[in-house]
Amino acid sequence: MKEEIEIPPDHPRAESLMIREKLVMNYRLGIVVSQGLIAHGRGEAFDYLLGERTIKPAFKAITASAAAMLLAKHPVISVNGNSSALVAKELVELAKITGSKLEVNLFYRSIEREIAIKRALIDAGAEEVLGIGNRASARIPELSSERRKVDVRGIYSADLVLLSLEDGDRTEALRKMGKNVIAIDLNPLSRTARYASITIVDNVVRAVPLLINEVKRLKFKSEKELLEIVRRFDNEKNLGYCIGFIAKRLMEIKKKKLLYPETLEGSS
Ligand code: PTJ
Repeated sequence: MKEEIEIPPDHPRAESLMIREKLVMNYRLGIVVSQGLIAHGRGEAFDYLLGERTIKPAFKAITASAAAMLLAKHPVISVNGNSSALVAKELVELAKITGSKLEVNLFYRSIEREIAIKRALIDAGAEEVLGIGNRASARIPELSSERRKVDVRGIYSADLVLLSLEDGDRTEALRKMGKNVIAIDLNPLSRTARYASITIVDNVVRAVPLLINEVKRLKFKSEKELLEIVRRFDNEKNLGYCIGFIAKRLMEIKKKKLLYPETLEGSS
């Protein structure tokens, strides 16, 4: 059976299909695990409910995240198989403009995958990639998964960690270590979303470029202004708005009022 096809650019779901192709290609390269393809399917379902666009509460979380990254003394961007496949270039740019370190951290850890992801980040312009092999010799306390293995120069000593496509345990453990966590997760109900300090309920492919723009916009704000942006952000409330947005959208679809999803504004 032929598995690879050319996606017609005028196909109504071309963008979504091309993202799938990217993941499958990276699966073949050994960067994405088969479980990562399943995780992407869960993300797609939530993205569908959101209307496949960045909603207002996500914009608010992006602004708060940009301010928090600019304030952080030792920010680290955690990269796994799916995030490398989807936004390697953008994560490298985000790291450069925020002075963040890039660290590979995997649930399904193997040296082959670590090296493949490191190579993808280097090809995307990274100068240094942490968390490879025995450099990931520090441990996150109270965590038994492979994600506990971290680099002492990176996640272990970070004051802020940005992560995406994650299972909730590490977020909770990182928070217990006193770190700020920014999570990009399409599922506002996930444990990751609930435990993070700031959750961006959006697709990484949209959220990371927007975050880059927001960092550039806020870069020259004073520390006081940035602190005020972070202080005003309430993650629990914001997640409530995201859930409210989905509920409202579904009700409007049910009532057949919503012919064109783009006419529905994000609730805030
Ligand atoms: O590369 P590894 O070894 O670290 O493994 C990565 C996976 C993704 C397999 C692992 O972390 C995993 O199993 O994750 P979960 O528990 O399935 O959680 C993934 C979360 O990311 C879910 O809440 C999805 O809704 C969400 N998600 C999926 N695709 C996207 C997404 N969030 C943002 N953007 C996406 N494109």
